[in-house]
Amino acid sequence: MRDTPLPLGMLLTLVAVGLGANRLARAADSGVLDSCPRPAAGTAVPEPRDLRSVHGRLELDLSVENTREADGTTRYCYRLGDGSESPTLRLWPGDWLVLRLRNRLTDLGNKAVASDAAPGHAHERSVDPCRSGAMSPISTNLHFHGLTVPPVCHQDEVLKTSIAPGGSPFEYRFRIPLDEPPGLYWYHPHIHGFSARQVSGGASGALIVEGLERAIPEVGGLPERVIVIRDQDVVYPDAAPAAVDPATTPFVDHDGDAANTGTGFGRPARDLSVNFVPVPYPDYPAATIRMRPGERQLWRVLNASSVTYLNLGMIWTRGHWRREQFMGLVAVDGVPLNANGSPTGSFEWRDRILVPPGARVELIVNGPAVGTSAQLVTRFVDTGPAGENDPNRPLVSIVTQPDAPEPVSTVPVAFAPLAPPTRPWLGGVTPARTRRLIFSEEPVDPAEPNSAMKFYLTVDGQVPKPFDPESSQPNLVVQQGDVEDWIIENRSSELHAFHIHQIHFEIVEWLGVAINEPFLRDTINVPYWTPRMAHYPSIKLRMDFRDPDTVGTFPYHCHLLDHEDAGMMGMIRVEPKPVPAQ
Ligand SMILES: [Cu+2]
Repeated sequence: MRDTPLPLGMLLTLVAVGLGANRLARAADSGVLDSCPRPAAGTAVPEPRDLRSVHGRLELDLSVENTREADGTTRYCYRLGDGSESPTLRLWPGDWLVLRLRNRLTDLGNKAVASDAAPGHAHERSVDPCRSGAMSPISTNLHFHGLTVPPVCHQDEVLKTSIAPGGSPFEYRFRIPLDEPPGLYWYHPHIHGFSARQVSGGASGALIVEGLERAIPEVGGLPERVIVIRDQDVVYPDAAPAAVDPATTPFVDHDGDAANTGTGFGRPARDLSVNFVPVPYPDYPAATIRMRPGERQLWRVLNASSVTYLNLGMIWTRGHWRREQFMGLVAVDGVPLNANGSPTGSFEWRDRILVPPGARVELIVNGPAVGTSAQLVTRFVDTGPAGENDPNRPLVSIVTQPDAPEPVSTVPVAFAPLAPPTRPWLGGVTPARTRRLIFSEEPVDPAEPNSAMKFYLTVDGQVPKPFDPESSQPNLVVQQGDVEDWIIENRSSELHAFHIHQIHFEIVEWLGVAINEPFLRDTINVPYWTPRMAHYPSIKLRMDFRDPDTVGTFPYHCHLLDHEDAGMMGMIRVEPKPVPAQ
């Protein structure tokens, strides 16, 4: 059964109490809310507000705003009329989403804004947002990451859709496909050239396709949390690293030995936050979550970082005893682990889970006993000689208390198992063809290896060049109904995260070894190259263009948004299937 939604008035009252009714009342008097307020470091992880579909429809008004802080950092946020930020949109397959987005971004007056505003910026308002294509720091749009909805304006189109500030709200209106896998998806801006600054400023939110318990019955009845990890500019870049790195303090591994802690230390490329609670370098004061002793919860974790990889782990500590704990992985990128129809193996216990920027994992987490403390950490990720420093750091301290408040949402118990997929499992389909795509980089000035880099994602055989937003020529044309194998090769010395809009894919080979994962992904890490390697590292993906909703033109790109903004992106056109002659 679906949860009965609270009446809107009651929800607003609850939110007002949560935010501090006085402050909201004052704000309402003045007609102005603080833009993008954020919790303090070390505080409790707040839950984003849940907005649930009612009678098959979720309708909301959202504004996107930005502000510059005294410390020089820039914030971007999605806000509801009551001031709450980044709501979680919860819909069932088949439901309608109607989202009216009001662009309230302002020119924050930094040099970059003045110099890189797109031509035509002054008269943007008169331009049809569906055909604008004018990508500027104050224009915006929305991408619904992972959903197979058509790449057309007002649904999930990002190559031409550009909403200028002011004017009337822009309406997104589409149906969640009936066969969309149940799990965690997300929304964020996708303005080419300016995605990284808007997303790292905080413009992102979760979208849940309900029904995970229908695929994975073990999650039914569990209290659930949505945990959004974001990155942002380092607030104290000049601080010396802490003398004791809390996540690298030695602990024992499963054999009882002192475990390898890796070398991840030093200043990170970006600070991280947990549902907007900052965990800043150098001391990393962890955000806190209270849980009842031994309680089991479902955590839906989104890596909404612009460039930071997560390598999640859970460490339990009792006195001098420290040990890694397993977490039960139930879904990746919105797809349950038993998506291939197999009734067995519906989840896996893992102690380290790599989550590239843009990816999601849904986890069964066990609360420790009273007297044992626990920390969710992200471990060092070796991003390659040209990559960003991504050290060990804690994210969340779990505090056990018998009377800890329960999360707002509980996963319902399944009313019926998920219908079996209507199409044959992707892993069993013979691909129509195989293509090769190549990640590469080169210095702007080849004589100066330390100069800025150019970033390419090239179809093998084509000349590497940055994505051209003015071009209407796709880099690739495929036929709806086809399944293809794509080899993604990395010729650069840093990690990249391959993502394609509209579809999910299956990993069929990793570094030349067949793996045939039983589930699907939409964002995948591609290992980096070093001169010692005999071959460029590559992965092979089985790409699924069978769904008619994929027809149209859309991008594929690196989900390290700095790379995407710099041109590591391409355009694919899926042609409609020809109607057979009678
Ligand atoms: Cu990249």
